[in-house]
Amino acid sequence: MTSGNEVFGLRSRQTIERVWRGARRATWRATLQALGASTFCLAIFMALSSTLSCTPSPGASSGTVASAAGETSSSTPVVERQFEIVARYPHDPTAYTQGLLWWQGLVYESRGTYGGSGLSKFDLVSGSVIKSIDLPDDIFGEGLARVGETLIQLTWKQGAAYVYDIESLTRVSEFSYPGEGWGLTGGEDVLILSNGTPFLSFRDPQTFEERRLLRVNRNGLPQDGLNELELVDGVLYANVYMTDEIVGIDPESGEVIESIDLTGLLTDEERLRAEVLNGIAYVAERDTFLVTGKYWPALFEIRLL
Ligand SMILES: [Ca+2]
Repeated sequence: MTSGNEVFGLRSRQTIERVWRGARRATWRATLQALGASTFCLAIFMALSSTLSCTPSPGASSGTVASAAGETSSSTPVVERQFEIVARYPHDPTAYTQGLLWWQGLVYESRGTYGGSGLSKFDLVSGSVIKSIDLPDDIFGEGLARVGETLIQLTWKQGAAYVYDIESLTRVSEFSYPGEGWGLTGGEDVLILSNGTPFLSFRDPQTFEERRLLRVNRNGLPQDGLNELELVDGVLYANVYMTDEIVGIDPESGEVIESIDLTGLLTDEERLRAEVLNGIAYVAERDTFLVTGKYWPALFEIRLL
Protein backbone atom coordinates (compact mmCIF):
# COMPACT_ATOMS: atom_id res chain seq x y z
CA MET A 1 0.00 0.00 0.00
CA THR A 2 2.94 2.31 -0.66
CA SER A 3 3.06 2.71 -4.40
CA GLY A 4 0.13 4.89 -4.60
CA ASN A 5 1.55 7.34 -2.11
CA GLU A 6 5.01 7.21 -3.65
CA VAL A 7 3.67 7.77 -7.12
CA PHE A 8 1.49 10.52 -5.84
CA GLY A 9 4.45 12.01 -3.97
CA LEU A 10 6.74 11.83 -7.01
CA ARG A 11 4.17 13.31 -9.28
CA SER A 12 3.44 15.95 -6.73
CA ARG A 13 7.11 16.96 -6.51
CA GLN A 14 7.39 17.04 -10.28
CA THR A 15 4.32 19.14 -10.47
CA ILE A 16 5.63 21.48 -7.80
CA GLU A 17 8.98 21.79 -9.56
CA ARG A 18 7.31 22.47 -12.87
CA VAL A 19 5.20 25.14 -11.26
CA TRP A 20 8.21 26.60 -9.47
CA ARG A 21 10.30 26.73 -12.65
CA GLY A 22 7.38 28.24 -14.47
CA ALA A 23 6.89 30.79 -11.77
CA ARG A 24 10.56 31.75 -11.82
CA ARG A 25 10.44 32.16 -15.60
CA ALA A 26 7.29 34.21 -15.25
CA THR A 27 8.86 36.33 -12.53
CA TRP A 28 11.93 36.98 -14.62
CA ARG A 29 9.76 37.79 -17.59
CA ALA A 30 7.70 40.18 -15.46
CA THR A 31 10.84 41.71 -13.99
CA LEU A 32 12.42 42.19 -17.40
CA GLN A 33 9.17 43.62 -18.74
CA ALA A 34 8.94 45.98 -15.78
CA LEU A 35 12.55 47.05 -16.22
CA GLY A 36 11.90 47.59 -19.87
CA ALA A 37 8.80 49.64 -19.14
CA SER A 38 10.59 51.63 -16.45
CA THR A 39 13.49 52.34 -18.76
CA PHE A 40 11.08 53.41 -21.45
CA CYS A 41 9.16 55.65 -19.02
CA LEU A 42 12.40 57.11 -17.67
CA ALA A 43 13.54 57.92 -21.16
CA ILE A 44 10.21 59.61 -21.95
CA PHE A 45 10.28 61.52 -18.67
CA MET A 46 13.84 62.80 -19.27
CA ALA A 47 12.93 63.86 -22.78
CA LEU A 48 9.89 65.74 -21.55
CA SER A 49 11.77 67.27 -18.63
CA SER A 50 14.34 68.72 -20.95
CA THR A 51 11.64 70.48 -22.98
CA LEU A 52 9.21 71.48 -20.20
CA SER A 53 11.81 72.75 -17.71
CA CYS A 54 10.04 70.89 -14.85
CA THR A 55 7.50 73.70 -14.31
CA PRO A 56 4.64 72.72 -11.86
CA SER A 57 1.16 72.76 -13.31
CA PRO A 58 -0.99 75.87 -12.61
CA GLY A 59 -3.48 73.73 -10.66
CA ALA A 60 -0.81 72.36 -8.37
CA SER A 61 0.73 75.73 -7.67
CA SER A 62 -2.45 77.78 -7.20
CA GLY A 63 -4.08 75.50 -4.61
CA THR A 64 -7.50 76.16 -6.07
CA VAL A 65 -8.13 72.64 -7.31
CA ALA A 66 -9.52 69.89 -5.12
CA SER A 67 -6.69 67.60 -4.07
CA ALA A 68 -8.10 64.28 -5.28
CA ALA A 69 -4.69 63.37 -6.70
CA GLY A 70 -2.91 64.34 -3.51
CA GLU A 71 -1.96 67.79 -4.68
CA THR A 72 -1.33 70.45 -2.10
CA SER A 73 -4.38 72.70 -1.74
CA SER A 74 -5.16 75.69 0.44
CA SER A 75 -8.94 75.22 0.18
CA THR A 76 -10.92 73.93 3.15
CA PRO A 77 -12.40 70.42 2.84
CA VAL A 78 -16.21 70.42 2.75
CA VAL A 79 -17.77 67.93 5.16
CA GLU A 80 -20.85 66.15 3.81
CA ARG A 81 -23.29 66.20 6.77
CA GLN A 82 -25.94 63.51 7.08
CA PHE A 83 -29.29 64.15 8.78
CA GLU A 84 -32.33 62.42 10.18
CA ILE A 85 -35.93 63.57 9.86
CA VAL A 86 -37.38 64.16 13.32
CA ALA A 87 -40.87 65.17 12.22
CA ARG A 88 -42.97 66.45 9.35
CA TYR A 89 -45.39 69.34 9.95
CA PRO A 90 -47.93 71.15 7.77
CA HIS A 91 -46.84 74.26 5.87
CA ASP A 92 -48.96 76.79 3.98
CA PRO A 93 -48.55 75.69 0.34
CA THR A 94 -49.40 79.24 -0.82
CA ALA A 95 -46.46 80.73 1.11
CA TYR A 96 -43.47 81.65 -1.06
CA THR A 97 -41.01 81.20 1.81
CA GLN A 98 -38.23 83.75 1.90
CA GLY A 99 -37.34 83.94 5.59
CA LEU A 100 -37.81 81.51 8.48
CA LEU A 101 -36.94 81.63 12.16
CA TRP A 102 -37.99 80.05 15.45
CA TRP A 103 -38.55 82.00 18.64
CA GLN A 104 -40.11 80.94 21.92
CA GLY A 105 -42.18 78.09 20.54
CA LEU A 106 -43.43 79.73 17.35
CA VAL A 107 -42.37 79.80 13.70
CA TYR A 108 -41.95 83.21 12.04
CA GLU A 109 -42.06 83.34 8.27
CA SER A 110 -41.53 86.02 5.66
CA ARG A 111 -43.34 85.51 2.36
CA GLY A 112 -42.40 86.81 -1.08
CA THR A 113 -43.86 87.50 -4.54
CA TYR A 114 -45.67 90.63 -5.76
CA GLY A 115 -49.17 90.30 -4.40
CA GLY A 116 -48.42 87.47 -1.96
CA SER A 117 -45.83 88.98 0.37
CA GLY A 118 -46.27 89.23 4.09
CA LEU A 119 -45.17 88.13 7.51
CA SER A 120 -46.74 85.57 9.82
CA LYS A 121 -46.20 83.57 12.98
CA PHE A 122 -47.73 80.12 13.42
CA ASP A 123 -47.79 77.03 15.58
CA LEU A 124 -45.30 74.42 14.40
CA VAL A 125 -47.28 71.25 15.05
CA SER A 126 -50.72 72.35 13.85
CA GLY A 127 -49.62 75.04 11.39
CA SER A 128 -52.39 77.27 12.72
CA VAL A 129 -51.65 80.95 12.16
CA ILE A 130 -51.34 83.12 15.28
CA LYS A 131 -50.96 86.40 13.38
CA SER A 132 -50.33 87.39 9.79
CA ILE A 133 -49.91 90.65 7.90
CA ASP A 134 -49.77 91.34 4.17
CA LEU A 135 -47.43 93.68 2.34
CA PRO A 136 -48.59 96.00 -0.47
CA ASP A 137 -48.71 94.35 -3.90
CA ASP A 138 -45.66 96.26 -5.12
CA ILE A 139 -43.44 95.03 -2.27
CA PHE A 140 -41.62 91.69 -2.47
CA GLY A 141 -40.77 90.28 0.97
CA GLU A 142 -37.45 88.54 1.59
CA GLY A 143 -35.22 87.50 4.53
CA LEU A 144 -36.20 87.70 8.19
CA ALA A 145 -34.19 88.07 11.42
CA ARG A 146 -34.94 88.78 15.07
CA VAL A 147 -33.16 91.50 17.02
CA GLY A 148 -34.38 91.55 20.62
CA GLU A 149 -38.13 92.14 20.61
CA THR A 150 -38.20 93.17 16.97
CA LEU A 151 -38.23 91.43 13.60
CA ILE A 152 -36.43 92.82 10.56
CA GLN A 153 -37.77 91.87 7.13
CA LEU A 154 -35.86 92.52 3.91
CA THR A 155 -37.39 93.35 0.56
CA TRP A 156 -36.09 92.11 -2.77
CA LYS A 157 -35.56 95.24 -4.89
CA GLN A 158 -37.25 97.95 -2.84
CA GLY A 159 -34.14 98.79 -0.78
CA ALA A 160 -36.17 98.78 2.44
CA ALA A 161 -35.84 96.70 5.60
CA TYR A 162 -38.97 96.83 7.74
CA VAL A 163 -38.77 96.63 11.53
CA TYR A 164 -41.72 95.08 13.39
CA ASP A 165 -42.71 94.58 16.99
CA ILE A 166 -42.39 90.81 17.39
CA GLU A 167 -45.56 90.51 19.45
CA SER A 168 -48.03 92.50 17.38
CA LEU A 169 -46.23 92.41 14.00
CA THR A 170 -46.82 96.17 13.85
CA ARG A 171 -44.24 97.99 11.75
CA VAL A 172 -42.27 100.35 13.98
CA SER A 173 -39.43 101.63 11.80
CA GLU A 174 -37.52 101.09 8.56
CA PHE A 175 -33.94 100.98 7.25
CA SER A 176 -32.71 101.47 3.72
CA TYR A 177 -29.88 99.69 1.93
CA PRO A 178 -28.53 99.51 -1.63
CA GLY A 179 -29.04 96.61 -4.01
CA GLU A 180 -31.10 93.49 -3.58
CA GLY A 181 -32.06 91.78 -0.35
CA TRP A 182 -32.34 87.98 -0.16
CA GLY A 183 -31.55 86.27 3.16
CA LEU A 184 -31.08 87.76 6.63
CA THR A 185 -29.97 86.31 9.95
CA GLY A 186 -28.11 87.27 13.11
CA GLY A 187 -29.19 88.99 16.29
CA GLU A 188 -28.07 91.60 18.79
CA ASP A 189 -24.40 91.46 17.75
CA VAL A 190 -24.56 91.40 13.98
CA LEU A 191 -26.93 90.99 11.05
CA ILE A 192 -25.82 89.11 7.93
CA LEU A 193 -27.49 89.82 4.59
CA SER A 194 -27.25 87.79 1.37
CA ASN A 195 -28.20 88.98 -2.09
CA GLY A 196 -27.80 85.93 -4.28
CA THR A 197 -24.12 86.60 -4.98
CA PRO A 198 -21.12 85.03 -3.16
CA PHE A 199 -20.90 88.21 -1.04
CA LEU A 200 -22.41 88.54 2.43
CA SER A 201 -22.95 91.93 4.03
CA PHE A 202 -22.37 92.12 7.81
CA ARG A 203 -24.45 94.94 9.27
CA ASP A 204 -24.98 96.74 12.53
CA PRO A 205 -28.29 95.52 14.02
CA GLN A 206 -29.10 98.94 15.43
CA THR A 207 -28.27 101.17 12.47
CA PHE A 208 -28.17 98.65 9.57
CA GLU A 209 -24.83 100.20 8.50
CA GLU A 210 -22.53 97.80 6.69
CA ARG A 211 -19.51 96.77 8.76
CA ARG A 212 -17.91 94.11 6.60
CA LEU A 213 -18.27 92.44 3.23
CA LEU A 214 -17.30 88.77 3.01
CA ARG A 215 -16.81 86.63 -0.09
CA VAL A 216 -17.84 83.02 0.37
CA ASN A 217 -15.56 80.44 -1.24
CA ARG A 218 -15.87 76.76 -1.86
CA ASN A 219 -12.84 74.75 -2.91
CA GLY A 220 -11.18 78.02 -3.80
CA LEU A 221 -14.00 79.30 -6.01
CA PRO A 222 -16.82 81.78 -5.18
CA GLN A 223 -20.03 80.17 -3.92
CA ASP A 224 -22.91 81.74 -5.79
CA GLY A 225 -26.66 81.75 -5.05
CA LEU A 226 -26.57 82.21 -1.27
CA ASN A 227 -30.17 82.65 -0.17
CA GLU A 228 -31.99 82.11 3.17
CA LEU A 229 -29.64 82.15 6.16
CA GLU A 230 -29.38 80.89 9.73
CA LEU A 231 -26.50 81.64 12.10
CA VAL A 232 -25.98 78.79 14.59
CA ASP A 233 -23.11 78.62 17.08
CA GLY A 234 -20.52 80.17 14.81
CA VAL A 235 -21.62 78.44 11.61
CA LEU A 236 -23.65 80.29 9.00
CA TYR A 237 -26.06 78.01 7.15
CA ALA A 238 -27.35 79.09 3.75
CA ASN A 239 -29.75 77.71 1.18
CA VAL A 240 -28.10 77.56 -2.22
CA TYR A 241 -30.64 78.96 -4.67
CA MET A 242 -32.16 76.47 -7.13
CA THR A 243 -30.69 73.46 -5.34
CA ASP A 244 -31.63 71.07 -2.51
CA GLU A 245 -28.41 71.91 -0.72
CA ILE A 246 -27.68 73.84 2.45
CA VAL A 247 -24.07 74.89 2.97
CA GLY A 248 -22.38 75.66 6.28
CA ILE A 249 -20.02 78.65 6.09
CA ASP A 250 -17.28 79.83 8.45
CA PRO A 251 -18.40 83.46 8.94
CA GLU A 252 -14.83 84.55 9.70
CA SER A 253 -13.00 83.08 6.72
CA GLY A 254 -15.92 82.78 4.30
CA GLU A 255 -15.01 79.16 3.54
CA VAL A 256 -17.77 76.61 2.94
CA ILE A 257 -17.07 73.92 5.52
CA GLU A 258 -20.25 71.80 5.45
CA SER A 259 -22.77 70.58 2.91
CA ILE A 260 -26.19 69.04 3.56
CA ASP A 261 -28.04 67.43 0.64
CA LEU A 262 -31.79 67.57 1.34
CA THR A 263 -32.85 65.91 -1.89
CA GLY A 264 -35.94 63.76 -1.48
CA LEU A 265 -37.77 65.48 1.38
CA LEU A 266 -40.89 65.93 -0.73
CA THR A 267 -42.52 63.22 -2.81
CA ASP A 268 -42.33 63.46 -6.60
CA GLU A 269 -46.00 64.43 -6.69
CA GLU A 270 -45.50 67.18 -4.09
CA ARG A 271 -42.54 68.53 -6.02
CA LEU A 272 -44.75 69.16 -9.06
CA ARG A 273 -46.53 71.96 -7.21
CA ALA A 274 -43.63 73.12 -5.03
CA GLU A 275 -40.73 75.44 -5.77
CA VAL A 276 -37.17 75.32 -4.47
CA LEU A 277 -35.94 74.51 -0.98
CA ASN A 278 -35.70 77.75 1.03
CA GLY A 279 -36.04 78.45 4.73
CA ILE A 280 -33.87 77.41 7.67
CA ALA A 281 -34.75 77.96 11.33
CA TYR A 282 -32.74 76.62 14.26
CA VAL A 283 -34.58 75.19 17.29
CA ALA A 284 -32.02 75.64 20.04
CA GLU A 285 -34.08 73.75 22.64
CA ARG A 286 -33.85 70.54 20.63
CA ASP A 287 -30.73 71.22 18.54
CA THR A 288 -32.76 70.68 15.39
CA PHE A 289 -33.45 72.63 12.21
CA LEU A 290 -36.75 73.46 10.57
CA VAL A 291 -36.49 73.44 6.79
CA THR A 292 -39.06 74.07 4.10
CA GLY A 293 -39.38 75.65 0.67
CA LYS A 294 -41.35 77.97 -1.56
CA TYR A 295 -44.91 76.70 -1.92
CA TRP A 296 -43.98 73.53 0.01
CA PRO A 297 -46.89 71.70 1.67
CA ALA A 298 -44.66 70.55 4.53
CA LEU A 299 -42.06 71.80 6.95
CA PHE A 300 -39.49 69.28 8.19
CA GLU A 301 -37.69 69.14 11.50
CA ILE A 302 -34.27 67.57 10.95
CA ARG A 303 -31.25 66.82 13.11
CA LEU A 304 -27.74 66.87 11.74
CA LEU A 305 -25.71 63.76 12.49
CA1 LIG B 1 -33.51 81.71 8.82
